[in-house]
Amino acid sequence: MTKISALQQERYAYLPKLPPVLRECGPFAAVKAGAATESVADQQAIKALFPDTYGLPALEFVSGEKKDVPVMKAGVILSGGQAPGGHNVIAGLFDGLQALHEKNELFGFLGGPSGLIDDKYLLITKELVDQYRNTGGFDMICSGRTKLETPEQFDKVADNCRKHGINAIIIIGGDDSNTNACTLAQYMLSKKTGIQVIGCPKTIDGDLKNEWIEVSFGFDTATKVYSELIGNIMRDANSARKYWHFIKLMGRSASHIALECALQTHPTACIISEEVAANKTSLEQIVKELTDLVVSRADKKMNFGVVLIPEGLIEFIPEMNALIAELNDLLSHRKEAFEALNDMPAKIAFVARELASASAAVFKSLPEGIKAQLLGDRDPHGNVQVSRIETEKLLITMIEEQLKCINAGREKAVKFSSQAHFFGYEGRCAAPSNFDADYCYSLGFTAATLIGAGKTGYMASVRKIATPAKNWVAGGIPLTMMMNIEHRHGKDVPVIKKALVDLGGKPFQSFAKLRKVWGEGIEFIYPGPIQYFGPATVCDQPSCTLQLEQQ
Ligand code: FBP
Repeated sequence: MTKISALQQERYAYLPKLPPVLRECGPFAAVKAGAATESVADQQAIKALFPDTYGLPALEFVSGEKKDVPVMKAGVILSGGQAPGGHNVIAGLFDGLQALHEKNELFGFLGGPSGLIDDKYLLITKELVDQYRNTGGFDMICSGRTKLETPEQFDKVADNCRKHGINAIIIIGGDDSNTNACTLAQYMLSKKTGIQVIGCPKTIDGDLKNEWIEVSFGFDTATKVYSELIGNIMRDANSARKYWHFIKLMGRSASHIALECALQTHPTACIISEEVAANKTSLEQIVKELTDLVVSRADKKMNFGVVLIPEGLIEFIPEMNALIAELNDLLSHRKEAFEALNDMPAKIAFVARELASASAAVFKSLPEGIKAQLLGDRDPHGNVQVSRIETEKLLITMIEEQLKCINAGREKAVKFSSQAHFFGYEGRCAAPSNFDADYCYSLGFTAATLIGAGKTGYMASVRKIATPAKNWVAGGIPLTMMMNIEHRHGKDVPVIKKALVDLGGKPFQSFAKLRKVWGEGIEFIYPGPIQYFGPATVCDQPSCTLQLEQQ
């Protein structure tokens, strides 16, 4: 880095807040163990798969005295999609390890899990950490999506750790990466390697959460960035009064991001995938409801609006879900015949012929562009890449079709001019909000404290985070506690349960109470950009979701 921005320069000086016990005792906080734990479901099966880590107690840090501890070496990886605050997790981890013993070393494995397997690393020094404090991105050691799950990979990891004398691995990742951390911890114990494994909860999607993990890091900053952009678009819509903006928001599966942005900005409409699935709402119904909204606002001379759409929507619409499942099957069983066709129209015709009649009808009803997206590149498991489907454009096209029929029978045609947007990458590497800067640093410091206490098979946990940091409580939650068995890619596998939007929970309920009013009028809120300097009421506010959940 030769040149840095004025903001980055100022942010270097920001000192993240820590939970009081870590501020006072550093990584020498003592560990208070609770009662033995159970997994969230499938207890017998999980216990059989994780005999050495199942049932560990939840841990809370309490006051402790500084003591002599042996010199340690630890290795860290960033795994999966970027999320604001990753560098601060590493900074907290580094500072915590240094406070335990100044000769401790931290290896940063490069490019995610593959770095750990292939032994690609750099030694993390104070000079390096200082360049990245309170910055966004994962570029200090980069990330990757290689799955760390086979015994052969685990053997390589153990060999690399032995070679360097590393006795702890910290995996900063989402539900899948922490599922792998759980399996790796069990492997390391069963092979008596003495290598500890600790996880940290990361993902902007916000779907790695439970009683102990109140939010995954990055959600706060990413949703604040998207809400700023949505607010700007709302103000433009309200100024020009001629466009409907359809905004797709990242979040591979759960709709937490869309819901949070809706709570922050009060859009004209926001679709929540989990509600669509619960009510078995069809694509046609969704389009009809949105078209009705366009018509009713047009009747009030409001030919504008802002609609939020969660990225994962398509898979939650029952008939689309069935279509995608059939497509995955068809394209894997008839792979050769499909790939032998050299143009898209021929591929589309082939699929329309081969699908069962219900799915064929759904497929045929879709615009050509969407059909092509459904048949585009598969993911590494051979599945349709649903996140690449332009749902925002699909809805616009279908509303336009409906309006053609409606306008044919009206004296004054409904005007509908639209703009499509997708916000995702815009927020994933933003400079962390004060909340994420503090939370991430605390998670990293917590991980160092767990390592110092000789723990393995835990995820760093910092709680009470909807309140000021002076109330935060830190400790660890056994990874096995979050596991259940799910059927994935034809097999029953142990995985960390993904947290979807709870339709009975306060965030969704608050939204559901207000959305009608938002749809009828102009209730937009313009949150503006994240503030790093100024009163805590502006700078340190946690997300609306977190505040409502912990009310
Ligand atoms: P993680 O679950 O790994 O944190 O990634 C989440 C996410 O940001 C999703 O919101 C999005 O669908 C996906 O990553 C995009 O992945 P990619 O970076 O590979 O395009």
